[in-house]
Amino acid sequence: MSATRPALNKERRRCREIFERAENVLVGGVNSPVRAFRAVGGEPLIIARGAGAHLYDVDGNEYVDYVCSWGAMLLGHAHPTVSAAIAAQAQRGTSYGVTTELEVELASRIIRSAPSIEKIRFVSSGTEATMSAIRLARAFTKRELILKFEGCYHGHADSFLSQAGSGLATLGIAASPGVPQVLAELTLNAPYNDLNAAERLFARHPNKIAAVIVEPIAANMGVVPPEPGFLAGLRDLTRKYGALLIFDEVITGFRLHFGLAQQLLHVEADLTTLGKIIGGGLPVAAYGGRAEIMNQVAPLGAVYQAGTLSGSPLGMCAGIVTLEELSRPGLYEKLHHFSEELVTGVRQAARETSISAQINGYGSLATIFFSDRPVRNYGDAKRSDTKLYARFFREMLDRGIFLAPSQFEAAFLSLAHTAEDVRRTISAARESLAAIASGKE
Ligand code: KE4
Repeated sequence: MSATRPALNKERRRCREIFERAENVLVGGVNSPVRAFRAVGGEPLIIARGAGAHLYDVDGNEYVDYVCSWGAMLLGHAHPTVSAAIAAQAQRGTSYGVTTELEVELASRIIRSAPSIEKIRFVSSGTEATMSAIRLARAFTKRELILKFEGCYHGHADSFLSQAGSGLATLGIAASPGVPQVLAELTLNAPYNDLNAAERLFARHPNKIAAVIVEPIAANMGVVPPEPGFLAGLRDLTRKYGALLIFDEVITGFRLHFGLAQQLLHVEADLTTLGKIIGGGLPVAAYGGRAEIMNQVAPLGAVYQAGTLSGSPLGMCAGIVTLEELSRPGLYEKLHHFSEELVTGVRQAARETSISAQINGYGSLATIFFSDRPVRNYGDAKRSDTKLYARFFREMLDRGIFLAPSQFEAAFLSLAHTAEDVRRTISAARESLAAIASGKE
């Protein structure tokens, strides 16, 4: 432990006391399954506060944070400008249920940086965004089938809960109970990066597939980048068979650059879903696309979708200020420099041991898999040693580094991470991997 940092209180007694109370009133003690640490063991953290790239638990322990509210906090926790904007808006009211100019402002800022989006609708979660996008795609194409990819996660709407990543993969849930079989059958799954499998499904279901929905950079089976030609191939397939292409950019939107991943990948989607970063840590998400498609949504069209808190002024404020901050020149270059340094450093640390590890990185997203072969889809990810990931997670946590409490998630860097945070993380990884390699419990 460095001289300036107090030794970690690994007992985490207050975390345990509060979590025990939480389990009496919250299902599993949490409001989202992955937070229960079931896949990694140990005491789930109870957080007292965040600041920049750091979280502080109720036992006074400080962590370098690579969860970052699952990618939402690209500016880091408690960014002063964002916090001030939220506080000021709160003095004017938090939600009116009537349109404000703030919604126009945030929508305009997003559309200016997203060529494939002409019209947008704000909602309150990524799940709402993707659920609405496929309803719209089904209405627009008058077809019923949806094609998704194994290991991708698009939120918890019924149509997405088969072969999904993130929390379902974490808990080993292949298909959620409660989804009617007749509905589940309308969702087709193909392996990520397998264009031939996608083409076979189109050939088998001609004129039946309404849309393909895909994470352009998969991050919910751990990080799995698209292989060259995969996304462009999906674009060609959907055009050939008359289906819509939906890019789920809830994670990638405004993470890789000031805009959408599709601009960097040179593939234009018909519909795009957004969330996380555009809300600056408040419940803001959106779906958008060409006006000819979006104008089918009520009140212009008959595709119904609504929401009490959609476009709430508090969330719009946070989103506007966040995008304002992110539009400053040089920020994404700095973010990618630190991300590259971190991935290179951890890769080197792994090479210094006998442990087989693959580190998949893309921009400021990264995942370590304990496997002796490349991880290019969900099957590869599931074959990795998830018990070893759990051990690595705990070793790193006890050295003050908070990674995703699941193999099937990403590590997220923020603009608040410093060179010292990266150095500290690489050093902790070297120590953790050495401890694992030596067999020390
Ligand atoms: P929410 O409904 O959780 O706001 O967004 C759903 C969603 C949609 N699309 C993508 C690509 C996503 O990653 C998500 C949600 N991400 C997870 C973490 N991988 C949220 C964390 C959680 O479920 O607790």
